[in-house]
Amino acid sequence: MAGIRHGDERLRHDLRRRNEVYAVNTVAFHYMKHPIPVDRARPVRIYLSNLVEFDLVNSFHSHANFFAYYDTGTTLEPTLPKADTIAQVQGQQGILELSYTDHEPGLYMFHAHVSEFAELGWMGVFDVR
Ligand SMILES: [Cu+2]
Repeated sequence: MAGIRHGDERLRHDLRRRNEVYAVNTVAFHYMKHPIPVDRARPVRIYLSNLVEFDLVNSFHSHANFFAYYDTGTTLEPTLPKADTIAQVQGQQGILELSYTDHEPGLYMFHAHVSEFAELGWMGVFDVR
């Protein structure tokens, strides 16, 4: 019978694997090299899904700004009204809403709040104008 058996050497090997790169929507570090333009007069909404394999938890952190977080994206009221960091388990999703209306124009970083992930590509910047 085909399938994965408990104690299968291949399964144990797979569970020890690690991600070599991390990316937001695209290739590693893309939004560091190509900042995302943000019109500060308009609100920003991010639909965030953790699709990372081999790591149990991923996260999102924004510099110099707070956001409202709607865990799973299924409620009209935010589950966290004012956060600058959230964590998601594998396959978890949520919606972030933030505004740069009262911010100076400039570059504002966002990244995983796990240093290893950020160093391997999970970081970017908003170019607030
Ligand atoms: Cu940071």
